[in-house]
Amino acid sequence: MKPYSIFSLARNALNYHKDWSRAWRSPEPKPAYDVVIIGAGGHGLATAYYLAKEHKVTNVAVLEKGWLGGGNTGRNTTIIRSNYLQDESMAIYELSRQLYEDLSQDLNYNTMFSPRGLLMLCQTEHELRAMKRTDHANRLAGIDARMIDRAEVKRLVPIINDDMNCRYPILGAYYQPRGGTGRHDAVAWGYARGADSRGVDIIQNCEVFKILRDGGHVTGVETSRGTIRARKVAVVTAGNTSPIMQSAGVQMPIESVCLQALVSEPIKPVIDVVVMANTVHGYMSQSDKGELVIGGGADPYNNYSQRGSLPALEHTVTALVETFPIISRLRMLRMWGGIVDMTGDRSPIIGKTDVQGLYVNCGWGTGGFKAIPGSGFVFADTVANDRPHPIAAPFGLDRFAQGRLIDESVAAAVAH
Ligand code: FAD
Ligand code: PYC
Repeated sequence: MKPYSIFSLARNALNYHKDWSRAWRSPEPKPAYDVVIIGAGGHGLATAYYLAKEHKVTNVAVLEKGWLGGGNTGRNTTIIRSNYLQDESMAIYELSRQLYEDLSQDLNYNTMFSPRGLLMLCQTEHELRAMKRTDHANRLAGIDARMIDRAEVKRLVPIINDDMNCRYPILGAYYQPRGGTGRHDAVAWGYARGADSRGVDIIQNCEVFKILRDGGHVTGVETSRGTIRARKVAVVTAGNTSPIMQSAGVQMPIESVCLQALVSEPIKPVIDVVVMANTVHGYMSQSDKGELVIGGGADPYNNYSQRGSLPALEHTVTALVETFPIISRLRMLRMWGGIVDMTGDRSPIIGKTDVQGLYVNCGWGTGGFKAIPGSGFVFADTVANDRPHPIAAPFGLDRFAQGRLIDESVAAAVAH
């Protein structure tokens, strides 16, 4: 990998970036690869990176219909946490959070991981009890998180409304001190550069129309840039998973809906933790630019839209304004949406399919940014060795037929 020193930065600045080398190549697709990954979001790119780095599988193409990171990976609100309820989920989300801790060093790329602390507010007695249950489960799994009282919430979040005479008063919170945020684009770019430098071809503007099979085996893909053969095909396309898998004859238990978010005008630092208010369906943090990053629930109907809408903005801000009165004075700057891939149990699907050589990684729904490193790590292992990694094994597609659901409808939090 190329070293980037202060001298090369200065040289490039002084010559107006004339000889600035691209972070990744833009190769023509080859006729055949050992592995084709469909989708250059965080999960697809991380899979390519770990295939090359950990398993020395480098004859790999990542095919992306748009630009890399342009799907949900570049549209999310970057919350990172591992305070899930079920053992299987805690294992994968905590692996991921731990990988985030050293990701910038591993990739030699600043992913701006910011373990600033994350609070899940308790605003009803019911929520307080549910969070205590999660707290106990997390303690058993060795996850560093704890219940805090109202006074500590106020100390950590001075702008919060701590009046007990309001509709949803703050009763306490569940606090993960090393939860936080990262920079979504940088995570995609860092993995892309790392994979590319190890020989992976990342091919943008290349839409996959069809997965090709010969009987029970996968043989390649038909794309907007011609047919590409492959021994293995890994589908990592989030909200677009169902139609692509359908082309291989595999039915997916996924619903696609739009999840929206928005940012305010930039203001001076007012909040240095992430706060999720799950009862009212809202959450907020502050970006390095000073914008308040705000989100709420997913659209209540299936759709493939990637746009924001005024009713969602109004609904989300209205929900949060009692808890954060400051936002009533702010102008909202922009909003957007992403197509999230929801499973019935709100847990992901990672693993093999009944078609030999066809693998799938999807169903991260409203919560997959935090999972990118862990998911890429275990999925690469699954694809390389043609058997589920032990941490991925519970998340197989077969769990829906077997009724082995991993219910995370509460810990998946605000957004559905
Ligand atoms: P994507 O990043 O969507 O990548 C899939 C890629 O596949 C896309 O680039 C797409 O163009 C490509 N593709 C699709 N079809 C084809 C095709 N036929 N051929 C080629 N390429 C194709 N998660 C968190 O953990 N924390 C959060 O705070 C958070 N907030 C969110 C807020 C919003 C508004 C949204 C929308 C999501 C949020 N999420 C959050 C969820 C998170 O963004 C996703 O779970 C995660 O980014 C999914 O990554 P991915 O790589 O699976 O999908
Ligand atoms: O998964 O923590 C999460 C999340 C927060 C907002 C959207 N998703």
